[in-house]
Amino acid sequence: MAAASRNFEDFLPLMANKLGGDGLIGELCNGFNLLMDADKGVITFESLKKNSALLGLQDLSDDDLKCMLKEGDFDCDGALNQMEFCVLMFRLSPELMEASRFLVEDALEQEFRDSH
Ligand SMILES: [Ca+2]
Repeated sequence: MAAASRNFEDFLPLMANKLGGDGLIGELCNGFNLLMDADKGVITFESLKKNSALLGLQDLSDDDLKCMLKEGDFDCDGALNQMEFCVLMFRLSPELMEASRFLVEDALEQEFRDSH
């Protein structure tokens, strides 16, 4: 189990790379849209398994995928909604966190300038 969760975390920088850069939040949402079950509007184990290759995660095992779902599933409904997915990505990826900090600061600065 410990080995499985380390494997999973090893993939996060890769995922952050895929999602990173400009428009990070938008890209995160795109990532969510890629992985979600279109009918249910949430990421389920099945949709994650089916679509994980789109984010370069095809080598993750079933256990890794389950671990990812469990890790981010705050309301314990067995699926990730958009908020849960974004929080999970931020929480588990220091690089992503670092990148997003600048984006948030930029956005706040912009906001400040616009309102003055
Ligand atoms: Ca959930």
